[in-house]
Amino acid sequence: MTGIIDITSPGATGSTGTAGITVLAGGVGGARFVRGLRELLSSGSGGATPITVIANTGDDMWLTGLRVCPDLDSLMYTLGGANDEVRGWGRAGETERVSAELTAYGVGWPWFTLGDLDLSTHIARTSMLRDGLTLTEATARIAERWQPGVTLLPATDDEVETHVEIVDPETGESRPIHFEEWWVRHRAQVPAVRFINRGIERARATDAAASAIADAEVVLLAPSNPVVSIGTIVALPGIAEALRSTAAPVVGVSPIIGGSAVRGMADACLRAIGVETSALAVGEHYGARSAGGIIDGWLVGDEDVASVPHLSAAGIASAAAPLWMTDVAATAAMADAALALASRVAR
Ligand code: FO1
Repeated sequence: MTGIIDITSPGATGSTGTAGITVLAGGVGGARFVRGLRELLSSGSGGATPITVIANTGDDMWLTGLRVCPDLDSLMYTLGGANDEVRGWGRAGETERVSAELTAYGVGWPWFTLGDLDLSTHIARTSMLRDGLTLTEATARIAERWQPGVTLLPATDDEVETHVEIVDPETGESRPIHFEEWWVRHRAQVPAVRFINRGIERARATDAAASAIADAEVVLLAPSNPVVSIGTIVALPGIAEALRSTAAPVVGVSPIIGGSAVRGMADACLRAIGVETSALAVGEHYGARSAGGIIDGWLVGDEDVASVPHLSAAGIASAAAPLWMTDVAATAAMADAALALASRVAR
């Protein structure tokens, strides 16, 4: 039984519940959260509530002639049961023979490992794109193989890559580098002056992504990086408007627990946009829908229970729950807490 009114039973919400739950998600953290939500809903009564995931595509890049989509692939592999659980990205049982050859030829990024099995995904995707499929269509084809148990949608079919403006330590000049170079090569240790969503002026969210928000029973923001995963999705024309106008409650899950970023280097990203690394600050950064922001509710870790009254003062309903995604069961419980908060704000 989910925390929210059981939307698997037709009529409970005055509708068939077919719209289901839409989740905005990045890669590693987002994939783990969605796996927990899928576990929760598949254990519910009646048919499983459909889950649609709107995935960040800002990390995407052309590399050695292939279109690489890190967050879509982390979601696909994790939900398809093929991901490397230790690294959190890429395929289990990976080898790197082709990558070594590419490095020998001096092509690609030697510090960005494309495993042999992973390369097959990029080759397959690129060949579909070359055949004229959109990224949405190519992702659906790839999902036929992996059966992720959710509908996986890129937030846009347009190429909007996140670039990071850094100050070159040697020359003192500022220049943009691809997010993945900043994230993987420099481990976000070189201060980011600002983030650039390159090409966004010519881009739009896909109709499928915007409709998945508009028609949802509940919209969740996964505990993904608020700047380069959730932020890059919301920056796409069409997404923020859909979030502000959907009849569904919009509830986010904090990626910051007890003042520290759970994964990756979210604090380096938040610093670059002048937001404090705290559950409260990120919730306020997203903002209450009643005040022009994008969330109705904000789930924080037990460690941040003191922020609950401040959030409600800002018009954001809030609750505290364990947010460490230590295993699927813990993550399912976290998803249940998010749905319970959604049912509170839905009334
Ligand atoms: N992360 C790393 O830390 N090192 C890598 O060499 C690396 C390679 C890589 C290749 C394909 C892919 O889809 C993801 C990869 N990642 C790697 C993870 C990637 O940086 C993250 O998945 C996200 O882009 C950031 O959340």
